[in-house]
Amino acid sequence: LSNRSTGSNHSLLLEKAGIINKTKVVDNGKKIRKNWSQSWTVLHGGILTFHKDPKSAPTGNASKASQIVPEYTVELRGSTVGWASKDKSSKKNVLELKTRQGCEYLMQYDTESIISDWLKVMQDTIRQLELD
Ligand code: I3S
Repeated sequence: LSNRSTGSNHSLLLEKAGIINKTKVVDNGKKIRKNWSQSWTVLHGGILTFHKDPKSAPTGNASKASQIVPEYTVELRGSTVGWASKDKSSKKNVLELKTRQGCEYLMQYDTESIISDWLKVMQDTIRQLELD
């Protein structure tokens, strides 16, 4: 999906959605065990939402739509994002996202252009939120 601007007050905030791999690594300042999973990831109104991996959802009668359940919600205002250093992961193309509340996430995708698009849109959003 391409990036586009939202309407209303946040006229310059970008929107984006796609599939990436993610794991939380720090929760409120406490290091936690990595648990990489694929995630439908949505940026909207300065909030990044990672959805649960549908593979981990129970099957059965549940509709596809009901499997789109948020797992983590990240407020980008005051967050920082950049390429993760090599010691953070053996994977390639890894971003590190740190929130103001002391949570940290790694975001990864093997196709570099996919992940560099996410880096750009998150950096632009964080910059835009600083101007509000
Ligand atoms: O940074 P770590 O602890 O080497 O991360 C690896 C582990 O989380 C590993 O799972 P176990 O906790 O069962 O050992 C994962 O399978 C790996 O993917 C993690 O490392 P990478 O380098 O893939 O981020």
